[in-house]
Amino acid sequence: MKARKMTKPPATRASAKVAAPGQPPPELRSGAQCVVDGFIENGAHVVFGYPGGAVLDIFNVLNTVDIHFILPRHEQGAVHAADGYARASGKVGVCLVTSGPGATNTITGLATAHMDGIPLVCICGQVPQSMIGNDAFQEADVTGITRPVTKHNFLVRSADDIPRVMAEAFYIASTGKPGPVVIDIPKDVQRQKTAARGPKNVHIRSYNPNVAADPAQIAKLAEAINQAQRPVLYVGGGVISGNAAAELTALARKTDIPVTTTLMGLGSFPETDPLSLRMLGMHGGYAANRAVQICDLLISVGARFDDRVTGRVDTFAAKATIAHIDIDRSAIGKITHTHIPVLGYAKPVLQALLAKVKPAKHTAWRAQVAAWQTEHPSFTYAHTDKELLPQFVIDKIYEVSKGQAVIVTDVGQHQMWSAHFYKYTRPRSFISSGGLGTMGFGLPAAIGTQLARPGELVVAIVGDGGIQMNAQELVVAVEHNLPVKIVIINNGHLGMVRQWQEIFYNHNYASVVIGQKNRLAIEHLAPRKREGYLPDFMKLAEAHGANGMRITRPADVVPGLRKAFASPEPWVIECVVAPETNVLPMVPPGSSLSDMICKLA
Ligand SMILES: Cc1ncc(C[n+]2csc(CCOP(=O)(O)OP(=O)(O)O)c2C)c(N)n1
Repeated sequence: MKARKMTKPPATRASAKVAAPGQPPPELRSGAQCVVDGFIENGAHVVFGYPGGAVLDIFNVLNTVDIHFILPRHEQGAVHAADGYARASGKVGVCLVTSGPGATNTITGLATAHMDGIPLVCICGQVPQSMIGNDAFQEADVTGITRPVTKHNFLVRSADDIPRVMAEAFYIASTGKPGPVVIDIPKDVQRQKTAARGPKNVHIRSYNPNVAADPAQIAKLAEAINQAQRPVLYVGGGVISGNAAAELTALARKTDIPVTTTLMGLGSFPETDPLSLRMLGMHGGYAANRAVQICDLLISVGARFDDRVTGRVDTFAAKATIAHIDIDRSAIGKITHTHIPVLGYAKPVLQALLAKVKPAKHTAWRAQVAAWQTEHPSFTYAHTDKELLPQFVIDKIYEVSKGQAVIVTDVGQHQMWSAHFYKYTRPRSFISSGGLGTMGFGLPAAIGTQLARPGELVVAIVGDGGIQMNAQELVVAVEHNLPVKIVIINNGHLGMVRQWQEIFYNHNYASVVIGQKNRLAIEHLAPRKREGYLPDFMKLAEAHGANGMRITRPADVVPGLRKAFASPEPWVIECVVAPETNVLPMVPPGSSLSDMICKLA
């Protein structure tokens, strides 16, 4: 949604009720009560939040109802946890924070959710209306600050509007391309009494997400699929948020079309299927990137042609007719010319396509793809008994969890290795910050994920840098006895940045050494560069009440993982790995997908 709106002044409120003649006056509720009732009416039974003066009225009511309230230790943690909950459950994630610094601490989390199209509702307390604009204590212009990082936001000026705004916020967050919605509620509005009730159905004149795809466009795409010799399906997170993985899989199998996914699309198509090309893009597989460059029909489903996927855009899929199925009108044709645009939700569009396409066998094309896979299998590493490699750790996480874990990552090299060396076979089994690439996401998102999927094995794979960005959230896992397993890939560096400095900045490791373990490796550097001091992660685990295990040898990985995975308690598993391993293949930023680096000299 582009248009923003403040809620209307009291005189024009449609939802306020007055007593009919002879009827008892309607029950009055406080604005705060309406917020909490709104959570329940809109199906939110888990709320992540942090209290403060401007939101105390809502907390006062929250404490009296049957809502599972989680107190992360930082508002950024609250939003990432709500985001992880939403990604893992398919429901709207909810958070509740105070005004000023409470609200500004949510910005990174909101931007993270906005980039990846994750449905969130974030309620912020605000100073009383009479003090707005006075530089009052803990005042911040929340609607102004959050406007660029939300799908929509509201500043509510009357309690009469709260039931409607709550219903609209959940509706906006979860329909169309999902996204975060902020509701800013001044303290006096939380205290006002109202007889208003929420609408049974939400209708917003300026927002209609109920798009039925044009049958002519579907027919055109079906015909293109029937004619194509070298087709590729390029699939993004929209297939997961649109619950369309089954339809996508059926379409690929019926038409014998190889499937490549983005990072956000992992799990939308089983990576164990022979048709899977695995991930494409900057750290995509060789066969996936080659196939996209050579294909004659590229069918994008719920993906947005992100620069990490396309590389140099004018060379991306340059031989192909490009079809783009998306519910987000603004994404279609934004980055590349689209020959067959199809505006609609992935699920019904794929269902309609399935009915129209003919079964096919692309024998020659599949053989070509197989040859690329043989030439450069995706993905490999050279195991050694002497040194613990990060890829080996993730490989073994896959093996020990039998491919059934929900993997949550932070951002960096370990994130890419988690994409490469774990095979995802079901939607919502890979949870990661794709678009914004937010370090600090992994641990709180894993907490939200574990709450959404209580009986399942949730493994957070994080870097030794990123874990330090929200390490305080460990105590939340302990407090709620969430059995999340936190695997820290300790390479003593801000690894992904170190990799860029190695390849593109002539090994000038500026401010990326974070572990004293790696001092020996940098003896050649000037003494002032011998920086880096990691906390003792075992003591960190202990201080927060979690179990800890440090693994330094390959032989200890499988027994260690087995022990931790079998435990009903949270574990921190620190894996001290080779300090300078690179993520390959790699397409240098701004280069064509055809210019992949598969091996470093
Ligand atoms: C909040 C934030 N700050 C900075 C970055 C830039 N960045 C991307 S990856 C990375 C290094 C991450 O290091 P670490 O957590 O140790 O993971 P590794 O790459 O070593 O696996 C950095 C600094 C980021 N993505 N997010």
